[in-house]
Amino acid sequence: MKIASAEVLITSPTRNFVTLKLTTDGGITGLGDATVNGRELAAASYLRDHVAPLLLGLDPHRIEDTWQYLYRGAYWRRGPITMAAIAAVDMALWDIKGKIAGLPVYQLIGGASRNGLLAYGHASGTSQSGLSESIHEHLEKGYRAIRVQSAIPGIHALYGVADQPQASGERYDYEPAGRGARPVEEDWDTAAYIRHVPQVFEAVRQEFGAELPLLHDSHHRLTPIEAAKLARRLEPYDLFWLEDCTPAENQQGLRIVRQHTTTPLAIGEVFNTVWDFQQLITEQLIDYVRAAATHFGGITALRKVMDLAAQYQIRSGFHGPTDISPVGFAAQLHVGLAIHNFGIQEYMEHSSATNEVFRQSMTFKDGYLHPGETPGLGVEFDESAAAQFPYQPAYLPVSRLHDGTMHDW
Ligand code: CS2
Ligand code: MG
Repeated sequence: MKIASAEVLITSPTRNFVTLKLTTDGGITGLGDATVNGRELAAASYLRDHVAPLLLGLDPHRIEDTWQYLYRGAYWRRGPITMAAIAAVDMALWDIKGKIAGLPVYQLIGGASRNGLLAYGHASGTSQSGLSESIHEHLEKGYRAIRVQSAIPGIHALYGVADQPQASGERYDYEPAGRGARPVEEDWDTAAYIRHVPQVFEAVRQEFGAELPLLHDSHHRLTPIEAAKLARRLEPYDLFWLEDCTPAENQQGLRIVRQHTTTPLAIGEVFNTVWDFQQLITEQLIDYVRAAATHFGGITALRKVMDLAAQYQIRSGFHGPTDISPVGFAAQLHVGLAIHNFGIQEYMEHSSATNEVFRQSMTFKDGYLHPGETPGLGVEFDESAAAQFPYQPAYLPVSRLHDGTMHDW
């Protein structure tokens, strides 16, 4: 058996997605996700110009060997573009293997370790009452764990806060890859943020009680000591996790946070390899691994980091916003179902236009996700639907302090 073709498909149903489609000489197809939000064409070119020609003629069954060939063979290792391209190939090969075996991918990597994957949804509000309404809507939809983001007095625009009610029909991203030639500029004030967030959680706990798992994302905006201060102030509200409290390039910084707080920490949605997690896992500086199959080298690599994490009682919390395509999302659902040290799965529902292009076997019921029983990953790509949504340049916002200094978004 041989890989006979490798095509890169770009489509933009409310946001851009880069999908790899491999076809064997026997006509079996496999899909992979290589979407790097805001830099989509770089990943597409890497795949089309540098990877696709190498794949033709290879045996699609040799997943590990192909992974190593693309990783070691590039010489220039790691980085989001390289690892997203490798991820797409890896997912597509697992998809093909599953279809040949007649089994969903989770069955090929150990079988189910649980019945479903606990998911958390994104609630937000520009006011406390708007936030409360959003939490109620999520609970009505079945969510059993909720991420809470809120507007902050003195800051105009904020990461993670919807500017329109989310339940009203179409749920579009509230951290949009805004269409246009340049990123939108937002403002930021760390002191105002740290003052306000504990009050938000105080009100949410009073209204919704002690049992509902609550999460919060600081989106890489704090210094270690600021993060320690916030995490400590949030202790009375018993968070499931505080996410990306610092930009984790400076990994020793997490030691400072850890010395001051018992609030569990989740990190790593922008990490690309197991090496980015090595210190954080072996020093037990985090509690949840936030990698996504798409930016981390696929199913093969995600299983390896989770095996390392398992030795330290660290669990998964894979990155699942809408910039992970339904293909990448399915890949991590299969991993999450199979591994023992699953923690929680982020779930930010895709738009109906996206669901038209990507037909999925995945289900969400009573707060739990399941990848379904379709052989392979369980996602079909509708090329004629995709053709209605051509690529459009899009960027995430950038963030500046009130004096104009660039800050982390
Ligand atoms: C976010 C992401 O889901 C999350 O936790 O941090 O949605 C992030 O903002 C986007 O992936 C950026 O592309
Ligand atoms: Mg995040």
